[in-house]
Amino acid sequence: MNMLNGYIDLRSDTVTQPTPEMREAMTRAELGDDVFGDDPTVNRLEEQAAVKLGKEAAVFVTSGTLGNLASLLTHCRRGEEVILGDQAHIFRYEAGGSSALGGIAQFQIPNNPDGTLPLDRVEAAIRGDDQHEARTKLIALENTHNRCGGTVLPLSYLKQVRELAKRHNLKVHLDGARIFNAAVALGVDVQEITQYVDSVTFCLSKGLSAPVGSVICGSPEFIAQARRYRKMLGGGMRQAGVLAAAGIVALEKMIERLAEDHVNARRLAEGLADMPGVTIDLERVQTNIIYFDLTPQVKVTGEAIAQRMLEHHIKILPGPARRFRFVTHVGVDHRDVEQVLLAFNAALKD
Ligand code: TLP
Repeated sequence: MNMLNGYIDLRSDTVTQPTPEMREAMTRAELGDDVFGDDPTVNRLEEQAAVKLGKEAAVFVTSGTLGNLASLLTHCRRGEEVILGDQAHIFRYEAGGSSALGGIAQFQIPNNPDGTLPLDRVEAAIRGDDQHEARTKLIALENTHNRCGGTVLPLSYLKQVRELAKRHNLKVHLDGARIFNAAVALGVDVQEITQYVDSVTFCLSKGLSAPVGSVICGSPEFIAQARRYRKMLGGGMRQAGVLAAAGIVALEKMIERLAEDHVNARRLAEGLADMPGVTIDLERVQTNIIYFDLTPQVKVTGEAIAQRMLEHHIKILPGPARRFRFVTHVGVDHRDVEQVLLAFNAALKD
């Protein structure tokens, strides 16, 4: 049993807690004032992250949301536009930050079910010098794609986006909150992915289990400007090495094991697929995220199901219209998966 505070928690991989090795590293971390550039542990994390992602520079930020926001602010000025998916986390769940704080227009294109954006529609959306129009500057992608089911963008697709962007003199930003899940699922080095983007934000505090933090990677000029935005947005931290120390362990020790989360997600998805009352597209279960729906035959409400699961010490989030998302992570092992399947099957009964 591998529970979090006595619960099997499937609400998100953000619920993961720092490992004992992380806690140890946090206690021992050498610290300084990071706004002065003096925190050796933060500097080490930033250097390691840049090297790992194949970029020249990196900046440690408080969250994925701040990483995406600082990146968009750096790529686009007021009145300029980013093209992104209508299912993108940046559009759906980041409080409209880039529009509210940066005056950046967002051109949303319906995502394909696999998380890609149709390239013909991206190309048709690009706008230029006409004074009536917002000027397009950026294409933003997400990999893995959260709302599309943790799907992995194919490398060949990323290459095509890169070429399209180049033809139109646009930049590409990647919301790579779970980029290591994508790399592990593809069985490639993460640089195979990042070679096609100008900037990338990835999260240390999701499947990689660090308690706090994300990193933006890009060119030195890009990162210098993103660092200014981090400060402007109140994200300049002082002795942040206590957090970065956990981030270093996350990068060094927690990436390969993501494969276990993918195996557990698959087992969970297959078990759900066998249950009367559940519809699930197994092809979309590629990493650690599972979305599924209940058929009209199931009469119990999503809230009631969540309550029944809680009685079995299992936390789930009932989504709207009885659509559920389960997320596997280091706090969910294969025995937990069996327990969840038993409890969920029972919870669906009238
Ligand atoms: N996603 C969270 C919720 O906000 C939905 C989750 O539980 O999945 N990009 C992607 C693709 C994300 O999934 C998230 C978090 C973020 C960015 C934002 O990261 P944080 O929470 O660190 O601001």
